[in-house]
Amino acid sequence: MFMRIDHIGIACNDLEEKIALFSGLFELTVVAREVNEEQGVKEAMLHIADGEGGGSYIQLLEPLDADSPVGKFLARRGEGVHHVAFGVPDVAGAMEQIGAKGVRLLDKHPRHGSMGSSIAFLHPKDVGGMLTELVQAARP
Ligand code: V0V
Ligand code: CO
Repeated sequence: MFMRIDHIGIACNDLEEKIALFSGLFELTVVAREVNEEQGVKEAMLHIADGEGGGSYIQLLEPLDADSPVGKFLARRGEGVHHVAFGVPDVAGAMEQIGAKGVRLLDKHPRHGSMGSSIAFLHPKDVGGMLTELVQAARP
């Protein structure tokens, strides 16, 4: 079902500061920046590698407001790993398959994700405490 790790999402208080940190430490390049109002984030994608059906990235996330998912996470837990995203060939199909196993889907339908992807989240309490994102990358 999973083709690769698409990205690790990191919650940050200051996006520019963490872009400088990660790109400096690991010699990674920012390949996309986006504001996603629906998800309540300003984000940057740092490219690691290309893989089956899409790339692998670190996704740095700064909340647009304190009431958003990342804003609440920062208040509760501070900066750090927020979610893990897996690349799938067909996000709607993967949602159906995983939902049928009793995992709570946080989205009824796929939503708009970074770089034109389609995404959906699974409840962390049903995945061993890990907020899990499914990603179908945009067609090249
Ligand atoms: C909350 N919990 C987490 C968590 N956030 N556990 C692991 N990882 C996280 N990131 C725990 C929390 O500690 C609670 O556990 C429990 O889940 C229920 O939390 P809650 O009180 O309902 O907390 P909320 O209201 O903060 O909601 C949490 C969820 C929410 C996960 C339901 O954040 C959500 O719907 N997230 C999906 C959307 C999202 O995260 N968007 C931002 C990334 P205890 O205390 O009860 O044990 S956008 C993105 O990645 C994009 C655009 C992209 O990739 O393209
Ligand atoms: Co993400």
